[in-house]
Amino acid sequence: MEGKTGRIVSESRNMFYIKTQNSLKGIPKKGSIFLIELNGEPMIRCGLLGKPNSGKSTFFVAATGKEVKIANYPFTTIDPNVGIGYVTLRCVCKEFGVNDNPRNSICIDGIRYAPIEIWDVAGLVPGAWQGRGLGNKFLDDLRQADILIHVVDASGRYDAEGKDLGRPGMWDPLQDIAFLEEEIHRWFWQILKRNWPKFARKVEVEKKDFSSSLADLLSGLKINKDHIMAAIDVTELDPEKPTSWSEEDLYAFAVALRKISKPIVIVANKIDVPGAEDNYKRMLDSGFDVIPASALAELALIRYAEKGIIKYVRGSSNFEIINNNALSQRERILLEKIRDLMNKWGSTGVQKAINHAIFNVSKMIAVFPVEDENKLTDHKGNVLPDVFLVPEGTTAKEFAGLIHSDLARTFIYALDIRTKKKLPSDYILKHRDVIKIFAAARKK
Ligand SMILES: Nc1nc2c(ncn2[C@@H]2O[C@H](COP(=O)(O)OP(=O)(O)OP(=O)(O)O)[C@@H](O)[C@H]2O)c(=O)[nH]1
Ligand SMILES: [Mg+2]
Repeated sequence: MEGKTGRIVSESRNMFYIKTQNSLKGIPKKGSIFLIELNGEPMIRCGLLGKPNSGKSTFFVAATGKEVKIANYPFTTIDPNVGIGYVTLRCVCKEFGVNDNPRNSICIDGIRYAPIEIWDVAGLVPGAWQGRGLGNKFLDDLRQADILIHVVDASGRYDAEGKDLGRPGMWDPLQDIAFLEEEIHRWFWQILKRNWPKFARKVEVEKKDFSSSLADLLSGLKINKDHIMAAIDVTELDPEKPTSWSEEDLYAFAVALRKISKPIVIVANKIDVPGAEDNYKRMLDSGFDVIPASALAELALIRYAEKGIIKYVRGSSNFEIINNNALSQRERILLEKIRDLMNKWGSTGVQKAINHAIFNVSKMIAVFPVEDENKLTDHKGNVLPDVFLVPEGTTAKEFAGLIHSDLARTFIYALDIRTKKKLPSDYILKHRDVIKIFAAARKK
């Protein structure tokens, strides 16, 4: 692509690419067990955002196990941290009565852990879209996110800039939710505004397809044609006359596009702090879809489990102390407080938030492909080797294409391993389907 438009897209792509490579240092490489790569596409990317000191890095470490700096002062994180977290689902191994040996995921006690990429970025302050605080840096770091988790400090102890106000209840976290949405919307709007005059003229003069052209322009933001068409539907703007759109129209379009392409899940973090529960309830009363969580409690459990002091399975509602002697009285009290919290809320909320983001909000489903329909293996003999996360509505043939582009071309039918029924190319996959793809021999 030529000119300013092309430069912006490709620059952001390059920058992102380089960062990903750096940040992924230390994580197993492509092809190893952790990275799901469907036809070269990176795995789902989930961005954590929120004001400074809200607990993003704590959530990140709890979810990924990767050690990064956590501290009680604003802008502890500047460069993004990238790690691998997991969504969890009931594995099909028990149902089929097999001992699996997963390749691209993990199975513990019948729970399958499918990897996703998690990004922890710098704190966001009001006016960031105009360059305040660390400016657009963290927004740029979130360009390739598929979904955003807004980590809110529900304790209300820190102001909009992350400054410690000394005690909980001094700040209204509902303000944080409103400001963050506005920041993101203005960021989108600014990108559109910057490119609009030239883009709109070009679409009209050259009679280009609006959605495809805009998808080209915004591909660096991981926005595709479907997102754009849906945003047009919602706003009822005329895609054939983009030069006639007013600034307000463009803002409405930016808002719709953001909601569709990068949905935000709200986490009421620090729910362990007295007073946070009231704020959480106020968020619910205001109509927000919120998951209460204590990233700190999850992190504590993970650390004790790593040391072999407790047995804890991520996302579960309880834990078991297996080495009581290793604990001081203070630690025992702390752990019992965490247990009370889990009893009350069902879990620490961290895993629940991730699962909610991927399955309920992003509407992904998990599908298990196998090559041998009897042994449920791949050609190397790994039982139930992979689980792939794909968008709801994916057909059997599209799924084949995600595994390998050749497979979509040579697709004959898929076999439902549960029912042994043949599935046609347009069969819409269901969550936890186990399938084998039958394809014609490849022509030379
Ligand atoms: N009580 C409580 N404290 C928490 C929780 N999560 C994080 N914190 C504390 O909040 C402070 C900030 O945590 P960080 O994870 O560094 O926050 P951040 O959002 O990454 O901050 P920046 O990188 O500066 O934007 C630390 O003192 C954490 O221990 C929680 O669930 N409960
Ligand atoms: Mg941080």
